[in-house]
Amino acid sequence: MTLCGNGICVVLCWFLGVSSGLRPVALSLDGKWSLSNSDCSVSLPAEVPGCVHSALQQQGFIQDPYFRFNDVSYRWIAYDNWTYTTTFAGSTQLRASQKVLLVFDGVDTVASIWLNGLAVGKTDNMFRRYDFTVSGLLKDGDNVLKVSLLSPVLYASERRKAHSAYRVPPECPPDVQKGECHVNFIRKEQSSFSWDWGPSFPTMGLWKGVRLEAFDVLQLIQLVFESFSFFLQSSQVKLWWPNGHGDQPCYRLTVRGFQGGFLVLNTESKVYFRSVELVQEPVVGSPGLSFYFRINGKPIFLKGSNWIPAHSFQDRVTPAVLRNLLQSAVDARMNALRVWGGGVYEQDLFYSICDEMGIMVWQDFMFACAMYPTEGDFIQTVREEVIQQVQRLKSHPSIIAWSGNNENEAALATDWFNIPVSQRPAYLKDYVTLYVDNIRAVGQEDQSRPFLVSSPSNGAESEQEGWVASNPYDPHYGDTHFYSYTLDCWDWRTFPRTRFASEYGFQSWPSFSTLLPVSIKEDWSYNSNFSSHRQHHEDGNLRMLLQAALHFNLPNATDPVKRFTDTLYITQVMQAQCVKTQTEFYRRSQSEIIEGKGRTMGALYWQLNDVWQAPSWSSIEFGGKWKMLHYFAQNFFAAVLPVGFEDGDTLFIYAVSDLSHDLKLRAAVSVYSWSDLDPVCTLKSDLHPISGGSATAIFKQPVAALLAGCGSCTRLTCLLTFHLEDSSGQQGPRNHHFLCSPKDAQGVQRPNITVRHSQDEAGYSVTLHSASVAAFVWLDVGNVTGRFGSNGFLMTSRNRTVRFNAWCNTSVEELSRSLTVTSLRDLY
Ligand code: BMA
Repeated sequence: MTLCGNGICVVLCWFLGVSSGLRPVALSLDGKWSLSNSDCSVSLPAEVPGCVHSALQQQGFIQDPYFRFNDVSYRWIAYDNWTYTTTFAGSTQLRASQKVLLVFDGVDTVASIWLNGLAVGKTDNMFRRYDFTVSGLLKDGDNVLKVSLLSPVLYASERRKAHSAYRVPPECPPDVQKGECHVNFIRKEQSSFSWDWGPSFPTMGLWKGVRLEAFDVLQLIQLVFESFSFFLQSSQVKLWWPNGHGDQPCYRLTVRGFQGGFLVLNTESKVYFRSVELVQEPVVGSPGLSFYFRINGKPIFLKGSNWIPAHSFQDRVTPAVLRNLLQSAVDARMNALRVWGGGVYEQDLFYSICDEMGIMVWQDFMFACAMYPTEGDFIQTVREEVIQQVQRLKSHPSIIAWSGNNENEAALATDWFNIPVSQRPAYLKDYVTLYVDNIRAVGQEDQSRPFLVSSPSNGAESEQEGWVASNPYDPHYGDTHFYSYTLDCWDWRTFPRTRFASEYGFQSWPSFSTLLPVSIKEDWSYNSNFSSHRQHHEDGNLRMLLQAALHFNLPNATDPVKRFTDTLYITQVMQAQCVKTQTEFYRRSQSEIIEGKGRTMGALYWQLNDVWQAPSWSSIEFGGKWKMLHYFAQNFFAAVLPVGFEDGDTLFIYAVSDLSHDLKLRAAVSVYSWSDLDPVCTLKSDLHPISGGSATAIFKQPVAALLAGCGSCTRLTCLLTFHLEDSSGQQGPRNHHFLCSPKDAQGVQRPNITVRHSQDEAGYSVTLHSASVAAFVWLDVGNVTGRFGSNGFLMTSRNRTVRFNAWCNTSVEELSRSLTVTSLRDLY
């Protein structure tokens, strides 16, 4: 159905497909099944939906798979074949129906299905729903349904062997990931064979619902609504807006169908209205093309992060887990998430929550960091996967773009896998066959949103270059991914001034309380076997310390546990400060072209969430606890933000505004001595007009001149804070700028922070009292779940009150028992 109006044409993607005249009789087969391995040496009850690992744990056959080194200890599970069996009664009504379908909403992954001893079908793709006709196979009394699952690891390896013509790299993940090989040969969550942030748990199971649907064919009514078109003026509907740009009003669409005077159909669905365009057009003063999203005609800067699977075992991703993570995204003022292509197409609820919260979703298809085979059966199952996923998801306004894969264009273009030049054409052909001729071709059934073939890509320019650009990271086109761990992340010059930053990031460790349930005392050191085991990125632990050491003193406590927890803390400080610097660089680059580059219109850092308790790029730990980075994101994604940086020893302050209306703002800069809580001096710029959706320089002064006019300050003894204000007061958060690395700062005192706890109708709060300027003040209440109003902050006042929003029942006593306060000066 297409809705068009003045300036806006809204395609309402609404498919009811085929519905029976009388509602189908549905018999859910979810619940308790039995499960056994290939030689029946292990048999146990198992929940459906669920997976083998979860069943084994629930029945006490294995410990928590996330505990210590269990990912490796439990490798055997995925090398075995497993059979799920259930028995159900074939009711008269079921058997009397003319058509009976056995419906699997999700089988993980390679299975043969047997009903009463007769083969009814096979599956080979975790991302498809499968329907098998079983009319005539049902018996009176007990019916036995068996699903026999092949080891995904052995299956992938067999498929690899069968593909003898040429290799389809990578063969195996790097050793540091302790993973399994050939995941690209099986249509399953690619990160389930391990990733650089995640364990190898190649799951097996019935991960979504199973049911029988029975109906009478003669009464079938084909309801194809593309025979109906409703035209509405856009002025007649309220539009869906991304978070921070307006509301997300929804309409309820009720459809009732009558046949012979009887109500035969009654459905209700939510309908939203919005338009999306991806603008790729010439940019004045710059070679290349723009790359930005226009929602309802308004250019929007995408602020957010990248989403990975929230658990290795999808049956544990509960509605509460999803809500908590997505609410955390919104609370950090994000308006967009990219569902990354190495995980899963998320469950319906994920997208419904994104619709409600105004989170725009860049949806990858599930292909990542690899070449893929293009045999007929592989292509066929992928086509079906794409058809089904597009149909399932296209009515969600939150999804603003499809994207064919993660980094596979870049992998080919920049030769990650050492493919000989003579063989390149074959791989290029396969690439175009899979992503262009099939996924894109099928995906274009949905014309209502842009389709990108890869991320990163040069967008329209990649297409011009035959779908694989010579440099898919070209900052003049499309989106980029950028990682550098060795360069100094405080130096914004190291970042590409890209059109759209869809991935960038730095690792950190999660907090001690998150590691506690999966570790024991001997693990609690940075050099323990456990610490290196959980690190899946080559030299990751060392790289974090080297990056941190550029600006901070590393912990030197003699108590080993304190040294460990201090080290976890410093990695979070490093990560937060690095991603802040990079994100602020992207946000302030939105209105400028410098040396032909700029007009950045998106900053999606890598990565929002974690799959287990381990070091990673995430800003939220497994379990939902916010890292320091996530608290920083609350500020660096604020609608109105002051950004400070130096260029050639001159301090610049930009005012960045995502608002729709214009403002008049001035910058107020305060200079503090590290040794004193009272500002040495405060400077203010003139008021400057700030257009809505822009970044404007409003303060510029050489640092030397600024300090010369401010008492006896030097770069080593002083630091800056700054904010924006208008006649009504401060607008947006306060920000800070260090004039030297904190490790070189002079006059830094121990803040000896003391705490007072209180509780009122609104909840809990802590009031901190500090004896001196304190940097990166971190409040941690261990495993009491919840979050602080702010955290990781620079304290330049004697007192500061911070609220704690508890996610479960707690008390002042528990909070005061659990609270620790750490600041930078406490580490050495
Ligand atoms: C990008 C992602 C992921 C990876 C991350 C960190 O390449 O697409 O594959 O986890 O970098 O290395």
